[in-house]
Amino acid sequence: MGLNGGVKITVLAGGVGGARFLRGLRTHLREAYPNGDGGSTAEVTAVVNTGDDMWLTGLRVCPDLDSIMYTLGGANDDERGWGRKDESERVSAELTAYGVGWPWFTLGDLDLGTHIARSSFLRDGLTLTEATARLAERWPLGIRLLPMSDQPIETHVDILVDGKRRIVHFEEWWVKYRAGVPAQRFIQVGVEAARPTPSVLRAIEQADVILLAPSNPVVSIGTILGVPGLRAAVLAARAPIVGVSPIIAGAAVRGMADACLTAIGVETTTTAVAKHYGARSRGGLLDAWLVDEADAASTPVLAAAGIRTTAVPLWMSDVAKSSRLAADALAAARRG
Ligand code: FO1
Repeated sequence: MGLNGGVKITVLAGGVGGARFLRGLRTHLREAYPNGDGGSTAEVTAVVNTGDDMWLTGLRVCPDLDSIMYTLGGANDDERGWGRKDESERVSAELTAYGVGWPWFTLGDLDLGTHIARSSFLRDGLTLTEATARLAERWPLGIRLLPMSDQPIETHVDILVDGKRRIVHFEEWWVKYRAGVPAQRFIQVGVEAARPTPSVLRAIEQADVILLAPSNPVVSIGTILGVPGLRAAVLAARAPIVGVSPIIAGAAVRGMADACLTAIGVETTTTAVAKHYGARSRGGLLDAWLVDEADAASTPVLAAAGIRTTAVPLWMSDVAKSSRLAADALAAARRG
């Protein structure tokens, strides 16, 4: 249990799916473990993927950290799924006119405020962890955001386009090509020199519960677990590990996770993803797995593979549903 007696929950999370799940978890915990002034006695730490990060127009852009910060801060564009609400693109038009940046990757005016502030903190010598904490201070997030590493790890994709092999930044494949050209493989540039931050290792070691958010299992959860030493720390943790399926009835809940799974030879089914994560009793990650009711038939199959599986509503179409899903994930952890 946490210092103030609260339960300590550590969540491995990527972008949009992770952000919605964390928003639901925060709402549920405020109801389940109220601290008397609108917050919760629970302590939640999100270990966030930084593989989508890049230097662009001289600024450090961290898409997944920003998705989660904006969503928990109530400043996100919920329809679009990324970026700020009430956004404008005046600076972006100027950058395009100068031929600077990626014309297909829009940095909105408000979003640029985040990248300028972050880059300024980094130039002052702060680590990404410290810069992230400084940015987050501005909103009452109620959840601590930790980049998975303070060293840069960039996901690049080996693609075949117009008959030519090219290696591009993940965001180019994801946004410019809409993951529509086959990815031959993913390359984590810088991963050898990277380590989980001490804060991340502590959050994993001290957790009462570890949750794998319904984020992209390859380029979000996979990238986090690929930081040297991080997977081992999770496997060694005393906490139960519960995963939430990012696949419902054979389709990715968000984004193009199917294109990523295909690239690593994993079928786009909840069963295949659960087996990809592996049963903790057999050296893998999962003590428990949540699938949508549409996939209830996978429950006995996964039980036979050593993964205790529960079918619950997985669609996070509003905060109440996300809160319910978070409650289901914590209940699955208690059934340990
Ligand atoms: N996604 C898009 O589909 N089009 C964009 O122009 C775009 C710009 C962008 C700028 C900053 C940022 O943090 C995210 C941005 N995204 C954009 C979303 C991004 O591709 C996703 O948030 C993640 O990388 C996938 O999880």
